[in-house]
Amino acid sequence: MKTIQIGRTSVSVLSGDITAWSGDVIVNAANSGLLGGAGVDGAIHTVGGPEIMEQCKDIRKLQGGCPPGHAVMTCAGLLKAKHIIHTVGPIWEGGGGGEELTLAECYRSSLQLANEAGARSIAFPNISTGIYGYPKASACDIALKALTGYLKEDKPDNRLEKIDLICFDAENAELYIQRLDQYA
Ligand code: AR6
Repeated sequence: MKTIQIGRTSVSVLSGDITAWSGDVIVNAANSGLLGGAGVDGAIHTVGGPEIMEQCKDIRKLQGGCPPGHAVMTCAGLLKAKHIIHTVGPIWEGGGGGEELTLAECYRSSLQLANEAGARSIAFPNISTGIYGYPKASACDIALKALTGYLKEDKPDNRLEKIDLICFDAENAELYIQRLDQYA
């Protein structure tokens, strides 16, 4: 584990499975349809149970899903969290399709929604770096820049005390640990 502190918020890099994390908000790397999938999305729905999917279906009925870069919130079912924030990363198509902005927006919109829900702690997976194919080093820089940039704005409504970046694969863990200090 490695940690930096920005104002009231600690930002830590950890290795592991996000479904084992305890805290206020777990972020899911979902797809626009919100009907589940593989990767971390599959793990969250499998471990969290059917209540999360029921609420995803209600959101689909209300707003027809979730566009890339946006975020929606459900309960956390059987997971040890209060909420799941489902955000939709960009599918990597070579970088000319606005992928960088969309990925940064995923992190910002998730932090914003977590703060609106009064969360003090949040855990993120490495959005888009699995099935969606985003190059991991670039995605790591975008994530760290977006998260620390948000914190450095020092918004009065930021109540988050802890942001945990949960790296499932060794390549992401190594990248995040190497690069975290650059964003302190
Ligand atoms: N805990 C933490 N991270 C995980 C876990 C886990 N249990 N499992 C995988 N990862 P991905 P994406 C990491 O593919 O690229 C789904 O089908 C993984 O190593 O889960 O945003 C959705 O429904 C990788 O670093 O999400 C979408 O259709 C990171 O999570 C699509 O995949 C993201 O990999 C989204 O693709």
